[in-house]
Amino acid sequence: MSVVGIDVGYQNCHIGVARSGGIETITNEYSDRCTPACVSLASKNRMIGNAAKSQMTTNFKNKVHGFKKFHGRAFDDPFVQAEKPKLPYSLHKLPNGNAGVKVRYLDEDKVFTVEQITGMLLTKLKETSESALKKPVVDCVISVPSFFTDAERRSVFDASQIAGLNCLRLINDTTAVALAYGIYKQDLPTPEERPRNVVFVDMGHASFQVSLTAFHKGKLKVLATAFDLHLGGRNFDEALVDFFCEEFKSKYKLNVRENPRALLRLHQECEKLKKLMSATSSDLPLNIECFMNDIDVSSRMNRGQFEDMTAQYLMRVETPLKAVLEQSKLSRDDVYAVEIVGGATRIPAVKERIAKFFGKDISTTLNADEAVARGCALQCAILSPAFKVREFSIIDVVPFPITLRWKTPTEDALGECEVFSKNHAAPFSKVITFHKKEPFDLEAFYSCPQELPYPDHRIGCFSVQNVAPQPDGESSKVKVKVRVNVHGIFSVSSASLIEKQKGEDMQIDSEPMVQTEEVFSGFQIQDWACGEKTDAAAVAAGGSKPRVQVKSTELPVVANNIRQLDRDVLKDFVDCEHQMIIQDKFVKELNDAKNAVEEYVYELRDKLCGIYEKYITNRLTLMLEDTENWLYEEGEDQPKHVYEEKLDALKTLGQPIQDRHREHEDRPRAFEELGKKI
Ligand code: ATP
Ligand code: K
Ligand code: MG
Repeated sequence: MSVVGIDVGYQNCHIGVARSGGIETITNEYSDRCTPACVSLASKNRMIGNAAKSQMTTNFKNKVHGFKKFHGRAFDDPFVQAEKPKLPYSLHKLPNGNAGVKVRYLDEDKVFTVEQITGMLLTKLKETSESALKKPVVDCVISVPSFFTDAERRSVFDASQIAGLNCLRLINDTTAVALAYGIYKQDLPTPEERPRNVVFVDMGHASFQVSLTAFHKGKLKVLATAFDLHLGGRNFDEALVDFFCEEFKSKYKLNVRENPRALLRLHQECEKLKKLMSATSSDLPLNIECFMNDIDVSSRMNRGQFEDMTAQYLMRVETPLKAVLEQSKLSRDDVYAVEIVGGATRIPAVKERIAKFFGKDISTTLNADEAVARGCALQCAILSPAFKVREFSIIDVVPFPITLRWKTPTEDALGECEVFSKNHAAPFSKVITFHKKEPFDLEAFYSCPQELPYPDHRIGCFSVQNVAPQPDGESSKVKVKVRVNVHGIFSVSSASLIEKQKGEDMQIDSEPMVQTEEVFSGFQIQDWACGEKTDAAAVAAGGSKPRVQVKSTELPVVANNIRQLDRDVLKDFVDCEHQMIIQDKFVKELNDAKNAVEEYVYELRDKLCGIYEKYITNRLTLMLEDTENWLYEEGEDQPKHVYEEKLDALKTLGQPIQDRHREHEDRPRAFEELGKKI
């Protein structure tokens, strides 16, 4: 069983694994710990990660990047529409209304869903893990932003299934970081002591996340999360791009925005410049040769100018920092440490703002690029029965309050109840009791649409079926279990018909998941009532009411309108991904066979003028020459077996020469050996 944690960033992905020595991050085939979140589709195969990114400015229409935030979003979503003009590839409206991408693949126009694209990326990350661990990888933990809603989480989860992964948990970025921070700390407070409160700040390429987490020995509890959905390194790149586009327009009369290739190059150069400005405050040059219309462009910039032009973004750093304190009702003095991760926190002005807000030095004890992946791997190790790791309990929060709504017997009036408040502990299950005579629907939605960073506040509709009145015509008691699971996904997970009892119309039992039991034992059996007929007495009575053993019958619950792929469609995508993996493997083997011929020709030809000179045959020289020409002509594009046969034919002639050379080399050595023995 594998222990793998994957940080799927908007720009960069990292993989953490557990090995006997502990948790470590691994490198890919380019010896790089970072794999770019980039997928390139071509006429014969796909390229994913570094290979796709390195050719960013060619074939750019078929290079898909910056897709992380399209998960679970409709094509008409305002965010998707705002991103669309900035992308070098095309977005497409899928039959279900979602945003997909349109590319040329295998010389055909193809549309892929975001789940498929992330599935491709995850396939690559899975393969990278497999070659590092030298065994198949299935189980993993994947990170998502803490602000991801139900639809976005379900979409990422579907993507993991397309890649053949078994995602044990979708963990929030900042929670993964908190785990990576806490698990090795030996000096955390005991349960009786006041908790150690740590603020985690992650500014990545496309978003800014903050959490306030309380630590005790062996456990962490997230108290609050806050974020700026659209603040990250990319804003700082774009500010530079805007500036130079304007400058090059007046200085060189170039309209950079009309030339996607030039614009992409400018983006790359601006990102490099931004990183250099983090290291030095002095003036830095920007030079791009043959930028557009054969013109070389050049300019200069320094940190001071950069900070002026990005003031609007720097201003926004404070808001989520303030928000976590307000939500958790803590003051700056209650904060033990502020830990920063994410590439964009390397911008000095960002760091300064954070330090200034908390009035203390910020800690950079965690690896800014790898902390999320390491936290994911640690969570995977904790969840894996095959791996021994220190016990550590994690209690996360529900980021946005969730409400259930249902029809009441009195005509068309609606019953409504907020089942999870903001920052409610998660994962968590609750049992709600209804008194009903017929099947009924429960609509789940986010309570505060105006606070939700997502245009649609509906989560889904859950139909509780097979409900009938009691034989005496009275209502039946139905217990419904609602749950926010380890992935942060909401569902009505089960329903059961209970032997009839007189009582309120509806009541809720709070019932935490096993792993959080200890912390919540205080109100584990405390019932709280709400709904149409709530009164204070019912609530008060709830806690002390003795439990009766009752017969319960499982009722089917059918989920409608939840934002996940249809299971048949998912199965098709799994098959499709499998086909593409086979195709990539086929192309790779073909290329390897062709390269082997090429390499053999070059190697032997080099040696023919050198060490093999005295054993040379004319036939071989001719054949090498022929093969080299052939490789550029009809040998350019042949099936694998043709290359293999070619190589064999070459070796038939080449091998005897190599053998004779070796014999010649070995002979003196053999004499020497013989000499020693005598
Ligand atoms: P997200 O978390 O938003 O999904 P991500 O995880 O891919 O994105 P990171 O890898 O944490 O993002 O950070 C990438 C960003 O950090 C990029 O914008 C990159 O330019 C920026 N960055 C990296 N190093 C530096 C540096 N030295 N100075 C300034 N910015 C930097
Ligand atoms: K990352
Ligand atoms: Mg990140």
